[in-house]
Amino acid sequence: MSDIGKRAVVYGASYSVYVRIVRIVLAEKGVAYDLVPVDVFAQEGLPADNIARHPFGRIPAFAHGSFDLYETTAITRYIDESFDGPVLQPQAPRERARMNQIVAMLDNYAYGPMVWDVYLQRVEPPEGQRPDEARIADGLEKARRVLTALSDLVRDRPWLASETPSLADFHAAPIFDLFQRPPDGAAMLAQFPSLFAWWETISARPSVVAALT
Ligand SMILES: N[C@@H](CCC(=O)N[C@@H](CS)C(=O)NCC(=O)O)C(=O)O
Repeated sequence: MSDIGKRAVVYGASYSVYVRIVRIVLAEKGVAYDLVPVDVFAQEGLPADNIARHPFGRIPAFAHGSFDLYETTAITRYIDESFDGPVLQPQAPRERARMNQIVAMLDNYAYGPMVWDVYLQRVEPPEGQRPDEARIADGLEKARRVLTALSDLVRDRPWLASETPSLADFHAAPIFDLFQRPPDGAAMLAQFPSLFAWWETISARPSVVAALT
């Protein structure tokens, strides 16, 4: 492939959960990259070139030489499969299916309630507004379903999908980081000992510390 050796580029903002996932995976693989800032919530809207890179107006977008890509799970799998470094997807079909299941759960059932309903409402409510307590309560209820399901899948394993860290762990870390910041999120996470232990381990990992600060 002619793009071998080309530097990877991430387009997005360092505050974004999904940009953070990609940055963690790049760091875990030891891949050098450039972060080109794109503020998806800018008053003036997204720059036209970002719409070209991501027709749905989200971040991150990614480029590796002539190859452009959007959607975080596609990006992280591409990074894992295209660059040297530790393998971040289990080879065994059942473990790989579990990893994919957990990533899909996080996207479909965790990100909205844990980040938008609990974290953002509690910690950064819209300017001039008080936290929407009904929305937070609903988010917490949905988060409990996620944590219960995840805890049932993980049991006593140190990592979410397999015996070694996988893309599922790095997908979850930025979501859990925001969820556990307000006291209501932290208190709920503490009720799930295996997930709490996992969070203590992953939140100290250098790739995660670097992306979350
Ligand atoms: N399905 C997308 C989701 C990306 C996403 O939602 N990114 C957020 C930032 S964390 C975003 O761009 N939000 C802007 C918006 O909702 O308008 C992916 O997996 O990359």
